[in-house]
Amino acid sequence: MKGELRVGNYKDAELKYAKQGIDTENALKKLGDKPISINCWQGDDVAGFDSPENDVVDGLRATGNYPGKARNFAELTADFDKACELIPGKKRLNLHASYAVFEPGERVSRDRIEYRHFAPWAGYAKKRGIGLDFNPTCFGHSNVRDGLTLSSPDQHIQQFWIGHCIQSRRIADAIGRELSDVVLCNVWIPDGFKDIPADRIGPRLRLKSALDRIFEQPLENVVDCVESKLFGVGLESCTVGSLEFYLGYASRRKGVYCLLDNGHFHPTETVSDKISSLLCFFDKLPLHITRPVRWDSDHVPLFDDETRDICKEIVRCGALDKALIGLDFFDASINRIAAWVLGTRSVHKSLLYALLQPDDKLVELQDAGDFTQKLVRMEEMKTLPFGDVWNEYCARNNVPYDGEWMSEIVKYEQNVLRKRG
Ligand code: RNT
Ligand code: ZN
Repeated sequence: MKGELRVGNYKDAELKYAKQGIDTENALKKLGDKPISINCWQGDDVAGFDSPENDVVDGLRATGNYPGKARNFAELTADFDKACELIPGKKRLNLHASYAVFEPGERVSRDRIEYRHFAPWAGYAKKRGIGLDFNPTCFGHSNVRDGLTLSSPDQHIQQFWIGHCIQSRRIADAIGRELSDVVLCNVWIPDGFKDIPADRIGPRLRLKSALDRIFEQPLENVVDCVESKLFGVGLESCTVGSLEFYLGYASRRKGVYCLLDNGHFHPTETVSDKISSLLCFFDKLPLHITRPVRWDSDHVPLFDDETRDICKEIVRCGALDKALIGLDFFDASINRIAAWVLGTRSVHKSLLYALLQPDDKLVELQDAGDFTQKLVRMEEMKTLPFGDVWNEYCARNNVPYDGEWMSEIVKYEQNVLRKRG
């Protein structure tokens, strides 16, 4: 009965959108083809498996103490499976190098890790038919010296992190080969200064030469990118890997792209405005979608204005294939699986919303200088029956509707999470 009602609603919504010149079937199809790379680190508060080294506190910390966090490969994959049952659409899983799966008793330094430590992940992804992405983990480690990694003046430290990034790229390449896929490999480093640095160019020149060594070897199954940042906790005065630095680097180095994380800018700047600028110069645009609350807080993404605006820009620019959408959030104060589901569903929802806009008509109005009608039309799109199209998407993907998935997680929390030590 419920189902029939929803089908009726969709037919009605389809007609209403068609009246605006929008093809809902086309939107549903495009959304179904677009993978979203889900961050593994929401599942365990960015802890990883290679502790105790990663107990070092260096700015990237989840806050909260919700019970039941995953402690190992078996728990993390079980939790991710649960989340995937409740998330529609194509998925990728975004890994960090700190999630190496070691044999019992084995410990391997981060500059020595190899593909075999990630073979279980590749096997897992293969079985489920999902892609993987990969990141070197240049934080949460005692070799982050005076806040620096690749830009450290200590050659031993710098070399350690160069070695780690080189190994990470090789692992990404091997994963790609194993899955017959291309793997995004993103370098983010925490390097920066809490207080006014006496030398800004020294660290930046050292970072530049470190990157040159890291990217020396072209790898077939890897798309490389570098993630900029404006500030961080403990890095209030200077971040070595700034936007200008990486834009300059990526524009001169073929095959290296700039990743934009929407928590990494001044609060009055928006990534939605930056997307089209980068697309004028790059054929790929990796993204980290997050929700910065007053700062780079990495809250769970919602169906909010900026998430929708980022998705609208991707669609309007015809960049669904060029934008490599990844998620980056870690909230330890709420059920971690619910966070995965809510965050990923919100981004899917925002993409669907973006695919249901009368973009051609709006461009026509803008180019004709009719800003009044453009604004009115944009605003009135908000009251179309979007929820019915979203429900249809969930139904076709065999996942619960909004309002019906949380009970699954409550059950899993009782039966599984609460039983963890
Ligand atoms: C940190 C960056 C980075 C990390 C993840 C864990 O500010 O956003 O992307 O959040 O790699
Ligand atoms: Zn990020």
